[in-house]
Amino acid sequence: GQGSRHVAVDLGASSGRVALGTVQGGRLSVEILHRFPNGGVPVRGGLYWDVLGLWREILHGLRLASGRGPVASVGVNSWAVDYGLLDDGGELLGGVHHYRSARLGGVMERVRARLGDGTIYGATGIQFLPFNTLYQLAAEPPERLARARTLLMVPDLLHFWLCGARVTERTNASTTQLFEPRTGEWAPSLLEALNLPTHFLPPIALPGTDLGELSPEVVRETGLHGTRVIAPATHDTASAVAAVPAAAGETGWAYVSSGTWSLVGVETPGPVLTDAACAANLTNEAGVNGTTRLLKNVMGLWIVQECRRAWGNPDFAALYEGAGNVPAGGPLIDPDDARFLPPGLDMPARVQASCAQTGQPVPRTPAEIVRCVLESLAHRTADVLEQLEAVQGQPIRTVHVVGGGAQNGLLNRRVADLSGRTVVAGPVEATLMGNLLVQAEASGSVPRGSVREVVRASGALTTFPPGGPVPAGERERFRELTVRRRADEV
Ligand code: ADP
Ligand code: LRH
Repeated sequence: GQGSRHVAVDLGASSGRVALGTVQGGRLSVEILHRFPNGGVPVRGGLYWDVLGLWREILHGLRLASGRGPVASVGVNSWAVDYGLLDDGGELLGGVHHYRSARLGGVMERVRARLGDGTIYGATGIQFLPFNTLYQLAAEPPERLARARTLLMVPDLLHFWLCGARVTERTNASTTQLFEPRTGEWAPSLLEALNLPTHFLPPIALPGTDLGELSPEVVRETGLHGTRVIAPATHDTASAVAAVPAAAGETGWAYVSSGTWSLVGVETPGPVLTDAACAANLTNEAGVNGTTRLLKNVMGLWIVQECRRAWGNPDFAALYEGAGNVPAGGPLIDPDDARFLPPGLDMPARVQASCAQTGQPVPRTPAEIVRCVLESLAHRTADVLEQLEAVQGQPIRTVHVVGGGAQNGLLNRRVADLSGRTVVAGPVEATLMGNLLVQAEASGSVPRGSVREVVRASGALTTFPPGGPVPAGERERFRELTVRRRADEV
């Protein structure tokens, strides 16, 4: 037979892709049909997503898929926290703001002062990050919220355009800091305490929910017939973690979903809302099958991406090769310093200023700057692994690195060396695989609970044992640099 065929749309902050997945004999083969760049669009001091451009790319990808034969289902995942607002008739009300928009300056601080950290964290278990949906809604002009009938997260919005469903899928809802992880429902009390409306919060649907058939217009545009829209785990990190190739029964593993962000975490059976988790500012996001993703956002390869843009987009492979020739033990930054969050072509200068201000040699060449960032990210990853161990009270021996960053052998090696743990790298396209396999599971084309087994059977992984050179006092040197920021981690 032909196997069961599904299409996944994976929208990352730096690029998107549409892929055709075929499940046959307990294996998944993935063919990427269409790739396109993504990023923020600066307009009049704001920063937006080009959602209409993304929609056009999705239609193009679906048209390519229809040329290959029948498709059972399609599902979209994207980055978290951002949303569109619809009016009564389903019209999009204005632009979709980017989470790095300057409109959010000072908003989180005001909301935290008003509601109190204990109330916010106790209700949601979500890391305090200035762009959480809670703070984005607090930054909205009241008229816009009053006119809004439905809030849809970005993948939900695209599902609405595909099939007309107005629901929020749970894994992405859980990133908003407006979601109660114990009940799986919205936590509207936080909006109410800010005198904000809550009428626009839609029903929450589990990953794997059949949302309906493609609209007649999409059928005409793409040529797809009989294709269902099935919500995957719509949060990209949730899809990626669903596809971490851990063996059944394997314990003592953590993951890094490595792309624009490094999401460093563990999977737990339920939310961890202890004082220790709050003090470590860990997030509890919803995973598939009722699991929790206990993790921390680390600034990630964003800093390199923005430097690369400033340098005229040289190849990643060439940049990383250059960085590999720079010796360890050089200058370090605190990657989670808030100065690195906003976009800007001055990113290399920000890295240099941070080194100068901390009395270190200033990296000059792209190779030196990239080495500085990667080395610092590896240190920060090692720190978070230690925090997770302490909060969970369980040792972490293996670190599964998935996503685009898994191609970075230098970073993988340094995470292994600096954390003293074994890194298993791959798959690079874990998010697509998780998206496809949750659809396949929902359609009955793979057995329930077999997603990770199918991923393990479907591709090669690379292992990086620890043991490379770590100059004496190196971990302490990094901790010293981050001590001030960590003091106000919460
Ligand atoms: P996102 O989903 O956040 O857009 P991805 O998972 O697509 O991110 O990962 C993007 C990252 O992948 C880039 O920042 C880059 O560091 C890394 N990457 C892309 N191509 C290569 C390559 N050829 N070699 C090494 N790393 C690469
Ligand atoms: C990664 C990601 C991450 C969120 C961030 C906004 O793409 O979804 O999990 O915190 O984007």
